Amino acid sequence: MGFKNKIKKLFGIHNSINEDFFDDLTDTLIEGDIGAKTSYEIIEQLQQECKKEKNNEPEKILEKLKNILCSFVEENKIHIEKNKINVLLVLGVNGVGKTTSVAKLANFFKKQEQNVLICAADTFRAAAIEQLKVHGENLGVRVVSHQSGSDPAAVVFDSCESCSASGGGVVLVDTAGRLHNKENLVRELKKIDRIAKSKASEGCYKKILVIDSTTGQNALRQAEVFNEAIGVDFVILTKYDSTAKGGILVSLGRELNIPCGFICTGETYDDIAIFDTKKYIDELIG
Ligand SMILES: Nc1nc2c(ncn2[C@@H]2O[C@H](COP(=O)(O)OP(=O)(O)O)[C@@H](O)[C@H]2O)c(=O)[nH]1
Ligand SMILES: [Mg+2]
Repeated sequence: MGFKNKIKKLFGIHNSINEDFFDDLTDTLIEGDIGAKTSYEIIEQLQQECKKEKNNEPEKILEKLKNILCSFVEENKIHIEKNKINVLLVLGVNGVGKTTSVAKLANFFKKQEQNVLICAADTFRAAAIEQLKVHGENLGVRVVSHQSGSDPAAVVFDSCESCSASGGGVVLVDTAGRLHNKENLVRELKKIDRIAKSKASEGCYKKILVIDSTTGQNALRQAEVFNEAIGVDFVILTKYDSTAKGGILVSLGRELNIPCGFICTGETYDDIAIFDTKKYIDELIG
């Protein structure tokens, strides 16, 4: 049973709002990927508010719950400056949907008539470069790449130079995500970060972490690693079409203070939307 239905059922079976109800609600939140720590906090805040107002109608409680959840999830509205070098570094572990998200973002920004360029900085696998070239051809977007095995920071450097030479635009950087080799990954990311920061126009460099909504609370640990390594400005939540849970953004927002920028719901180029907190919470809770 999906998260939404569990919540619905919970409000249906408890006709009085007591300790049992709050215990069940806590379990449901935890099962919905909100995480134990954040779930306990939410319930405590909810109980306090209920006590204060002495209003225990389920409808009111549901509304309060939604408000608390909304206050934990921040949205990030991306702003691209025309004629500047805007660098969007796309991070994340293997398989979360980085390359696909880069292609979706390329399509998104191209529709806004931005000058888009894809940077193939996942040089670890030859297939990753080829995958991007196919996307580039499909979308009519230029892809800057080097040979596989080459220094990813150098590809970032060349991409930014190329963007600058064509009067500025958006550089979308695809990266490798070998978390099992954490030390190398962190060292590589720090170098890429240094180059990107020095080449991007002032205030036009963003680090975006891709989070797979089917990985559950593991995502929190991943976010911690990337956040500690170079910092994360916001996340893209992928595979939202493939999960019955999806509360991960609540714990990411509450525990790590990371907002969300986009949400992806499929494998085609158009399956990406600007993130809207209220819509997300409404869909999550029902
Ligand atoms: N259902 C679904 N699949 C996705 C989504 N985003 C990516 N994928 C799939 O996830 C798999 C891994 O994606 P990829 O971009 O190669 O991941 P990467 O290793 O992080 O670059 C591919 O099969 C994608 O088609 C999404 O939003 N929904
Ligand atoms: Mg990839």
